[in-house]
Amino acid sequence: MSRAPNRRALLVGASATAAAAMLGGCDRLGNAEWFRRTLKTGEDANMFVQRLLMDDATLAPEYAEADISPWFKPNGTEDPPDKDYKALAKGKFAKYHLEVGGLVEAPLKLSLAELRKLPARTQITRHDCVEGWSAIGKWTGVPLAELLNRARLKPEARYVVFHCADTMDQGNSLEGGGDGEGTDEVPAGNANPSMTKQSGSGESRKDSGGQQASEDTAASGGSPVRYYESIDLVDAFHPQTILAYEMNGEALPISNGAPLRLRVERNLGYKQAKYVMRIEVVESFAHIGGGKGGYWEDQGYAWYAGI
Ligand SMILES: Nc1nc2c(c(=O)[nH]1)N[C@H]1C(S)=C(S)[C@@H](COP(=O)(O)O)O[C@H]1N2
Ligand SMILES: [Mo]
Repeated sequence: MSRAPNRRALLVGASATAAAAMLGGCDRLGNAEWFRRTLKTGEDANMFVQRLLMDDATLAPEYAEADISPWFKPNGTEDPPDKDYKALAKGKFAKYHLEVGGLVEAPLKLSLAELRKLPARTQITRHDCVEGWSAIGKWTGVPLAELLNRARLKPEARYVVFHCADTMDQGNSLEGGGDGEGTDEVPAGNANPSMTKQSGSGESRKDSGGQQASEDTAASGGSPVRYYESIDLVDAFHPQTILAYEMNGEALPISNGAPLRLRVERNLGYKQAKYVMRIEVVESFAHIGGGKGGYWEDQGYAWYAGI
């Protein structure tokens, strides 16, 4: 929560206390009646968050067309092995639907064509991976705020979880090749302990799937561990937070997350969930996956990855 001091400085009056507590991840005020009233509808929550974001300084830098990297290096999963995903890809994602559910009044199910008809935003931004590489790309997609406003958040909503299509190899290292400098940042004993725990947990199967846990992976012993990520409402309603279906003016390639990937600018690469199948609004992510809010977080990476 390193941004909190800056944002606190933007705030005035009574909302400052509530906002500071919210940004600090403090649940104390969740029980205060006046604070709950402040967030009683999704619209209120949206306005509340927007007020925190009025300063342009909170936007990630945007670049010119000339700055776009000739090659946007794909990383992590580049071709999801999952049968369901492969079938969708084969049909050029005509049968794909994004689901938006959880703590919302009006769950959504939208095809790619429907997503493309919603208001769109295009931005040229820099992606920074913890491994130490960066790339500048142009992204076009639907602002997440647009979807959340349509779905209408319930008052308990605190986080937005992105469930992805790709099953992860439980032994892999961050960038898939094991050559990464970023591995320094993984606490000792990284992947295996938490992954073992996750495989044994009865809950993870239900929660970790993009759509439904695929039986083929389950048959090999554990439940499938799919990539997932989560962000708070400040990032969710940030104007540069979009679900992108285009990269550099073309349909998003499979290697970069087709048909839909998150761009949550001002955050490191691993927060930029690819192959997003389902969005779940939650009060807490403690019961999802390994409980730390994301696939890499479950293996020791920081949940808050602001840059
Ligand atoms: N579903 C999914 N999303 C993912 C990953 C992944 O393996 N699976 N890797 C993450 C990491 S570590 C990075 S750096 C970026 C890479 O995005 P790119 O392939 O477009 O470069 O995606 C992130 N989102
Ligand atoms: Mo990354």
